[in-house]
Amino acid sequence: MSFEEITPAGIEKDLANHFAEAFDDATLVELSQSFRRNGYVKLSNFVSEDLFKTVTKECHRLLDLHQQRIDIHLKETSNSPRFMSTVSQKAIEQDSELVRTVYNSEAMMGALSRIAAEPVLPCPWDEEKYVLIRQHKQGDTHGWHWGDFSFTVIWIIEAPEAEFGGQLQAVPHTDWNKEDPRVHEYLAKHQISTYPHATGEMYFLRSDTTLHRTIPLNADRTRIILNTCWGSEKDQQKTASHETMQAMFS
Ligand SMILES: O=C(O)CCC(=O)C(=O)O
Ligand SMILES: [Fe+2]
Repeated sequence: MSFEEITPAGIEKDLANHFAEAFDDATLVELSQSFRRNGYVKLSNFVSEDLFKTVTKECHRLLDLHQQRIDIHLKETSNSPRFMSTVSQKAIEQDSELVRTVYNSEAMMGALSRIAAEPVLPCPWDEEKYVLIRQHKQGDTHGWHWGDFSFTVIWIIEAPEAEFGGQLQAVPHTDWNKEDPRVHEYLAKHQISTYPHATGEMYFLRSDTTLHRTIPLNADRTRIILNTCWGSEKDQQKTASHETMQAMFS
């Protein structure tokens, strides 16, 4: 399929056609079971190669213009580190019609709802809808944490070879108590799964109940992700606080 029109209508059509062609009922059921079992599922061929390439170019442009370095530890997640450069939702929202349009796609939320086996809805807090993260120095890592909202799709814009680190690690079916996060107790008690990703891949994470991190880079290598985040029906009602997001994306 060719991806010619970079307009909201063109993108929506591209996504709707792609999902209809690439995902039959049996495939969606399999993805759904895996997602619900592991809090994670890799989304192979989730969007067309053309769209992924267009998004990749846009992410590089946004990073060049807006990235800000952070090197912090956050007490809400047992002082785990965040060593990275970030681009905030506000900057992306103002500067990128493309990311906004992909995020608001009904077709995409529809496909994700089938996999989640419950409605995947726009994130009720604007500033968590989409953010960009670039790791590039030895030791850079997105330390152990949970998300404020239920559903996250990570677009792997660029990943180093596996030997340099950067893999996702996850412990599903865990709960975030911000006053008493007990990250190290969860890690000692439960099995940690490790998921490698290559440039161009995507994955779907149950972000509110899956404790997760990226393995620190062990050399100066580049790892860039676009985080797109949606809420559940339950998320629409809760009054969440957003300390970790506010510390990372200002
Ligand atoms: O870089 C990754 O694969 C995970 C990113 C992540 O956990 C986040 O953005 O909240
Ligand atoms: Fe996360």
